[in-house]
Amino acid sequence: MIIGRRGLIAGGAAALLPLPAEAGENWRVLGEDVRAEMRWAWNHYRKRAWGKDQITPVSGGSESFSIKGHHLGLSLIEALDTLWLMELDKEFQDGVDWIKAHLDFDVDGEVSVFETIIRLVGGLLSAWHACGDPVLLAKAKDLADRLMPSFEASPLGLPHRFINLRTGALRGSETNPAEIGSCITEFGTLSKATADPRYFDAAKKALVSMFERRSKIGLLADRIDCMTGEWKSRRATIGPPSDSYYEYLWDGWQLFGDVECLAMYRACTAAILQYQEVEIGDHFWFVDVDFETGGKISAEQDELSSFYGGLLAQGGNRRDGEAYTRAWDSVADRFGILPEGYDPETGKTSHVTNDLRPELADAAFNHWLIDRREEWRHMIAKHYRAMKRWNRAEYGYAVMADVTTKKQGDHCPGYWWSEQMKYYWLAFADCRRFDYRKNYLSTEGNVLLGLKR
Ligand code: IFL
Repeated sequence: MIIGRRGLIAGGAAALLPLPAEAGENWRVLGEDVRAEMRWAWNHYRKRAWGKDQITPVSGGSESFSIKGHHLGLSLIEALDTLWLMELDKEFQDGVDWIKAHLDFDVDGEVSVFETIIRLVGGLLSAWHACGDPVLLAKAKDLADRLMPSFEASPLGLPHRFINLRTGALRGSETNPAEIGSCITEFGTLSKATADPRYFDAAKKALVSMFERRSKIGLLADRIDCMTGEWKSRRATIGPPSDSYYEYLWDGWQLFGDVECLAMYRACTAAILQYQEVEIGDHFWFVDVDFETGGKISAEQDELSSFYGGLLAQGGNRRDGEAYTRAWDSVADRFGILPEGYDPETGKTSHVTNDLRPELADAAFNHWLIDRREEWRHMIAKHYRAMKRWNRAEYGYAVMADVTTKKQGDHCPGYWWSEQMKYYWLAFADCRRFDYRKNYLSTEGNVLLGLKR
């Protein structure tokens, strides 16, 4: 969650550029519009926040992400494969050159293991996949090596949440499924590239170890001690902080053909569909339940959960997945843009911010990759237009402090560069550099398979 944003009503700064008509959509023109927005935002980042973690899009300054006051070029690294897919080659090369000249992970500072893997290790690997520059792979390996002690310290193979990049000091033994289990694709890619199985093995062990702690009815709770394996909560959720655990079970199968990952994915999905899927009003939702009894705890929905419809469809449960994605699309229709939290029992927001999130576009993109139905592209186009209308600020795209007043906040998360801009582009532009039949995009949108050089 984003804290300490400065508010500003969307208005003058959010100049609305002419957009193509929605009926009889010209997808290529819309794709070009996305590319122009990416270049515009990149130019502001280049000029005002070069090498910094994040630009502050309302004030035109910058802010660090993990380590207070220390920057690791987060947005730049997250943007690279998106730039490459858009054929913004000069911008891509400028970013790679910055990494080669300035990026150094030997820092006496603490980072989140999970965020660092999905954003930085993943970003460096996808950029390496795009251009083959060995320095990018070497940087990814150096960073992963600094994170490995978090996996090795636990007798159960469950990583701590935080680690100091230089000293290896660990913190945060109370952790959760997503932070434990969202690394097999980045670490597996690294293992393949370096012929060193340690990374894949550590990631797989964490996934399995988590799975083995499921309840008798097959559900995982959402907080656990990584040293003892003791559960610290009773809540099973498909949202944070469990969400991408389920995604990476499927992904371990999709990217590496790991049959154990597939079996774990199937077992978890069956339990979730049995105990968590409910019909409320006109739509199907996934509610939070007690992980041992299946009793309902809360129907409140976190926007981050909206990725799940796309995952279900990828795993073969298309009907449930499509229904869930349409449920979220109806929320977008209701508020003009998605709030962070929604309660389908009352029809009201339960959290009024909008953190410039990609999940609904991600889900619709996955549906579209499966069946190529125009419904999904229209949904993605709606997501794009809402973002352009409400989140565009003076120097880039901004989160929203309140979706009901459309007040902006001075923050642009790094994932914006890696996720929705890529999903929009790939859905609209018929990208020459992407293999639409055989590909893999990580939870952070990093393309680890399917770039056509
Ligand atoms: O970092 C992003 C990623 O998709 C994830 N969780 C949240 C972010 C985007 O909302 O796994």
